[in-house]
Parts: sequence; C-alpha cells; structure tokens
Amino acid sequence: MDAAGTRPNIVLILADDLGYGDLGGPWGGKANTPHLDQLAREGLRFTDFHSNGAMCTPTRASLLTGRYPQRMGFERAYATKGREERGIASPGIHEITIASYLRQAGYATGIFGKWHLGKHASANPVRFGFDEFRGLTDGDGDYFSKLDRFGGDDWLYNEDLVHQGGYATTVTTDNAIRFIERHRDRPFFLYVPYQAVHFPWQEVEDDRFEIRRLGEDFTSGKPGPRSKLGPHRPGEIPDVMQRMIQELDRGVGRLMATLRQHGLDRTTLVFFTSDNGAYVHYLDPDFVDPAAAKLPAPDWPRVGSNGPLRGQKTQLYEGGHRVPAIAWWPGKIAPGATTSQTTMTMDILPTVMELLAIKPPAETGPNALDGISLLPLLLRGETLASRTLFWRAPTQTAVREGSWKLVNQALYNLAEDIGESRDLAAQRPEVVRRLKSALTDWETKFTKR
Ligand SMILES: [Ca+2]
Repeated sequence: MDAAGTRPNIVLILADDLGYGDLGGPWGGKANTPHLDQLAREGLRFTDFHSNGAMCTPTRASLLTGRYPQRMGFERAYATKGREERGIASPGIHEITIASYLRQAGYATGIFGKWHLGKHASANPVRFGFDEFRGLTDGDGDYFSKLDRFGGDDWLYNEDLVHQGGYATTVTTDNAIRFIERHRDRPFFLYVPYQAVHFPWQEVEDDRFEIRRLGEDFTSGKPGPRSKLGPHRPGEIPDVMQRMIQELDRGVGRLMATLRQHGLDRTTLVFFTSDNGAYVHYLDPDFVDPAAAKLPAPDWPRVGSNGPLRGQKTQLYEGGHRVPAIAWWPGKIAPGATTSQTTMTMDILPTVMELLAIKPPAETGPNALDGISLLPLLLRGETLASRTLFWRAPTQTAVREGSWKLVNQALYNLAEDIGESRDLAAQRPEVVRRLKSALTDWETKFTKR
C-alpha cells in the first residue's frame, strides 16, 4: 500500500480444477487444508461463487478482463502443439487486462504459474500488462520436467524459455514470494494461477515419473491407466489428489506468512478461487454425458470432488462451475462471514477497479465490463443487485436467475435442489420461456461472431 494508505496490494490466487468439495474445513472435503481454512476463517467465504467457464481458458479470460469469455470467442480450453496459438492476441481481440489497468495506476504486476491464454509470443503475459512472468503458457505440463502435453519445453521467464527445477506448485510459490519481497515497498498486483490440481496427477515426491524426453507426449492422445497422465501407481488417484491439494494449501500458507512477515497483511486484498470444478472421474475432455456419448468406463473413476453438486469440469451443471472462493483483508473484510450471494469470476476486476477508484471503460465501449463490483458486499455486507448470469460451452448453455437455473432444456431450483436432480421444466414453462428469452438476448449481444 502506498503512503496515503489508499492503494492496497492485490493478490489473486487461482487454483486449477479444484472442486467445490475438494478442500477441507468448511468445504467438507477430505484434504487437510489448514491454511485455506484459516483464510476462510479470517475472511469472507463464498458458497455461490461461479467460474465463468467450466474449463480453464474461458475463466482465465474473464478473470483478467472482467468480461464474458464469449466476447473473445473463448468457450473451451486451448490445447495446441507448438507456439502458434495466438489466444488472447488473436486478430480482432483487443482486451485490456487487470494487469494493464493496475500497471497504469502505478502497480508492480507479476504472474507466476499458468497462463493458458495463448502460447504465441504475441500472447505472452508481458504483452498484457504484466511486468514479470514465470510459469507455463499451456494448459498443463509435467510438474517436474515442465514439458507440456505435447512434449515441448514450456516454462518461461517473461518471453524466454528458462527452466526451473522442482515441483511446479512449490516453484510457483517460491517465485511469488520473491515478487512480494522485491515489491513490498510499493503497491503490487500479484496473480498466482497455480497449475495444481490439474493433471498430470503428480505429487511432490512423484519425480521419478517425470517426463524427461523432449518431444514425448504425456497423454499420447490416449488417456488411460498406462498413459503418463497419472496416476502412476494403481488406485492412488485419491491419495495423489489429496497430496496435490495439500501442497497447494501449503503454498497459500507460505504466501500469507510472507505478507504477515513484511507487515502487509492489513494492506493487501487476497482473493482465492478456482477456474472450474473438479474432474470427479476422467475419461475424455470432450465428453458431456457418458451415457449419451457411449464412451468406455472412465480411466480414473475417482479424481476430485464437487461435494453435493452434479457434474464436473467441462459440464455446465453446478459441478462444472460452482467453485470455492474466499476474499481476505483483515481490518476491512469482516472475519468468519459466509455469503450465499451469487457471484462470478468476472466480478473480480470490477471490484478491484472500484476499490482503487479506476474509471471503468464506457458501458457502450469496446472494453465494457460485464461483471459487477463486489465491494459493497466485501466491505459492508450489502446485498448486490439481482441479475441474470450466463454460461455457454460448445454444446451446452446455462442461465441463472435467482434460484432458477436452466441447463440446456432442463430447469432446476437450486434453493431446494442443489444437486440438479429434479427437472421442473414441464411444471414451470413460464420460467423456462423467460430464461430462454434472456439467453437469446445475451447471445445476440455478448457472443463473438
Ligand atoms: Ca482448469
């Protein structure tokens, strides 16, 4: 924070594929997560927070721009061999990121971890407002060798390939801590998109299974027990996942300890969330409904947990996009509170802009924000204005209005059926009509042609 005390540091910690039921403590999961439990105890815990997408790329785009990913045409995750994928630097896309806004406002800006918004040099984070980047540009990579799923080297320091040894989660924490220490005397924006707990499912002591050979494809295009995706020991996925979550939790604990050590804990807003729900079981990333798709039994029947929610990563049921979220700022955000207000990834940027009194782009302009500021909720516990929210994936749509949720053609009342098990479309045709009409209007206005 600066001398006037008006510009807090902003730390965004993003977990990858961490589900609604994966964390311990108040989330009810099996993993031992004392540091995230403490963050929730000292901050505000969201029980109805949603990622904008059910896969990595769309949610990351919304987090950084405050806008629906459909504005950019992002509805699924990139996974492309080589470095030709332009992603957020594609022709016709002119996005301004939260890092650009904050750098303009005098903040030091750093990203440590997974980018996943394009692997081409023109899409590098340093071209999108970040002063410093260390991490991977693809959606996943070996946690030790840092090779991407196609066997290409993918660990960068700014625009160059610069390998760092060690386990990716731990290395990312180390990098983020060094950034805090270097910038502790000026306002900083730190974005920590951990790769954890995305596959390959490797834990800290799993280095004997690392993929060492450049060009070696760790999925081989054939996910299965014998692929290099993991797990490497039969029946170990649940344990591996718990250990991956626990290293993520330990990383959060180390970041928080660093803030405290430098007296920054009352001058820093920390926001923690996940980019989409967990894989409960894993087979093919494109599957929507195992029964309809007639795919074989899942390769790994038990991966992560979305608690009581239906569905998983890639799907627009709640399990695909209702995710853990915590906002933390001692002295400003009341400790130990829980909110059930419906909120979304794209709300984070508008929140930060209001906090720092940065003028938002014109509502009718090319970078108009779609999210809303959560500041009245964070600082004063106020009720946010009601709104209708939308998700879209290549073969799925979802609309949320109050407790109603329309998923494709099915209607659920989440207030009494959080597991989306009772389709009320036949009983409430007027609600279906209203939500479909809202979806059509949104698609007309918000989606890139
Ligand atoms: Ca993800």
